[in-house]
Amino acid sequence: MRALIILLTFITIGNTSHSQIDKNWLLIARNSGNYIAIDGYEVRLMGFTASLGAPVLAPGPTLRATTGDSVKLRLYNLSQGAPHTVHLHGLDVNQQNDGVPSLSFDIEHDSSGYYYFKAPQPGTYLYHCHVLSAVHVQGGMYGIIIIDAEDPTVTWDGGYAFDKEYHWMTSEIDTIWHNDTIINHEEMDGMPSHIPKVYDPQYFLVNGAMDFQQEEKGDINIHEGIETKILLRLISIGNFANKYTFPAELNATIISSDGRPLPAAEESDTLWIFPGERYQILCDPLTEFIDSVRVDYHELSMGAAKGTQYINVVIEGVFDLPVTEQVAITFYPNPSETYLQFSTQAFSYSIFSLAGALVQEGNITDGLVNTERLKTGNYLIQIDSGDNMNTFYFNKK
Ligand SMILES: [Cu+2]
Repeated sequence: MRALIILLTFITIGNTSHSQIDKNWLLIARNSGNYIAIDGYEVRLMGFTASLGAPVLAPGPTLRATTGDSVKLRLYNLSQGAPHTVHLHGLDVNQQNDGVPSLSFDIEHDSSGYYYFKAPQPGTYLYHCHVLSAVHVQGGMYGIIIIDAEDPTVTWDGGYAFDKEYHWMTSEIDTIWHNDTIINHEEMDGMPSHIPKVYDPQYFLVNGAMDFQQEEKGDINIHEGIETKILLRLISIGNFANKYTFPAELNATIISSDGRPLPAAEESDTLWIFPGERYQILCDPLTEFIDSVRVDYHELSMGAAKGTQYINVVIEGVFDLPVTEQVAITFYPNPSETYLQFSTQAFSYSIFSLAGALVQEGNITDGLVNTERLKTGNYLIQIDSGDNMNTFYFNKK
């Protein structure tokens, strides 16, 4: 496993030729971001964007590649201030978890730096600026890295299949750390003019959103049908520890930690995550329910929680169609990629989401149903053979 870590190399451009790049990532470092809190209070952010026109948000863009890809990451520093780097946290972790190795080179204002590496084993990782980490990470210079398996519907080769995924990156904001002096700092002897002595955050974030902002972001709250296998990617980049509490009905199983499969998956409704850690959780809800995942934000002493966020979970019941045994009718392939072939000369079909929404219908020609336009997930298909109706589950890959 550790041998893979060695694959990660940092090489400045010009030192080597790279015959083939599978994935090009661009991050632009900016100092001009702002975060508007739920009470309207505004703070400055430093952060990363994927394009010049994009707003500077924290977290920055999610970066994604497939295991084995040759990745080229360009960091373009347009921040007008301090130098920045991208530290690929977890992709090169071969140290004890007591410190981040300082492998990066600084990239000054109005210049670019390049990082080349092989995408490691599939999993969830993170990046952050490594210049004055305490200040620049609090400033907002962080984001998620996802490395997919060659088959992106499984967690890793020989791992778990999943239908949907959610990423939750937790952090906090202490407004004192976001004033102009700190965000605009020019490095003096490697230090900004001052670093606050105290860290006492007022805002507790999931993907940069708090409370009702989560709804507005749209990709945080869970809303799925039962029997949807949900992969949660949990990433902590704040200075606090997070205690997650999952509803029992989610059937949460911890399957990997810091990019590595756990030797034995562990069913658990609670999980502590410390700064820099990543966990993957597989959920397999079998009943209809509405509840929330609770995230508590604790100082590292794990005393009383200083903040709490609730992430809504809505699992809808299966549409009430009687699912028949496949006695007279067979079909293949399941999972389906582009079509379903039925053994019967039926007249028509209807495809429903597990929540009961009609998503596609039509007539069946030569026993074939085209499934190309369906999104990945589980569905019910109802076949009208003239004298009877048959309903089946199938999965669209
Ligand atoms: Cu920085």
